[in-house]
Amino acid sequence: MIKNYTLKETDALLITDIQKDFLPGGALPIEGGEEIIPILNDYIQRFKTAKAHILASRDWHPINHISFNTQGGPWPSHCVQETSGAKFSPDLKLPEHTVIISKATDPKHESYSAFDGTNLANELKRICVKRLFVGGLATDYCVVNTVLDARELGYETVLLTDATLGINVNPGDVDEAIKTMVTNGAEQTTVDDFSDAVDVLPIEETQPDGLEEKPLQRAEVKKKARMRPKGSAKRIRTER
Ligand code: VGL
Ligand code: ZN
Repeated sequence: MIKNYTLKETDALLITDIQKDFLPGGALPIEGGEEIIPILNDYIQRFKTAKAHILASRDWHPINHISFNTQGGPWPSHCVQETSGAKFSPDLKLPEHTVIISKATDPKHESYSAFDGTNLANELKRICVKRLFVGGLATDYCVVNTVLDARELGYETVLLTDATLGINVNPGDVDEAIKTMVTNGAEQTTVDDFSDAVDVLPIEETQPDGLEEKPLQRAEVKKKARMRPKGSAKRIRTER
C-alpha cells in the first residue's frame, strides 16, 4: 500500500543502535551498515523540520554482559559502556536534544528491544507521541523486538525499510523479521512515501526573520561584554 506520510508533532523517529561496533571496522559489524546513515540523516532533517521527536537507542553493555562469548553468550564483546565502539557513528547527525535510550545494561539479562528495561515507554507517553517510525540496526534483533513492543503498547508503528539492515546469522532472518513485524500490524515505508510539504514551507518562512535577528543578537552580546568591568571575570574565578 502506498501511503503519503505527513509528519506531525506527535510523531517520533527512533533510530536504533547506529554505533561504531555495529558498523564496518567494529566488533560486530553489519555489512553495508554505513549505507543507511545518510538515509537516516535525511529522516532526521524531516522530523526536525516537522518539530517531531527524535530518539536514539544504544546497546550499552557492562563488560561482563551475558550476551558476550566470554560469558557463554552468542556474540563477541561489543558496545561496552563508555568504550569507543559503543559511541554513535560520527556520521549520524543527531540533533542536540535527541533523547538517548541505553539498553541491555543489566549484566544478567539480554534485551534487544529498546523498550526492555528502559524508560522509553514512559518517555514516549510524557512527550505525547502517537506514532513511532523505527530505523537502524539490526533489523533481526533490536529493530524487530522494538517494533513488536511498540505494537503491543498500541503505537501506530512504521518500519523505515530503506534505513534498516540486519545481521542474518541464518539466511532469511531479516525477511522473517520483516514478515513478523508486518503480521503484527507494523507499516513499512521509505523516504519516497514522505510528503515534502513540511520541508519546503518552514524554510521559506523562517529564513528572512532568522537573517535579520542574528546581527541584533550579536550586537547585544557585545554590549554586555563591554559593560562588564575590566578584569571582573578573573576576580570571580580567584574568589572561588
Ligand atoms: C543487537 C546483536 C547484539 C541489536 C544487540 O541491538 O540489534 N544485536 N546486540
Ligand atoms: Zn548487544
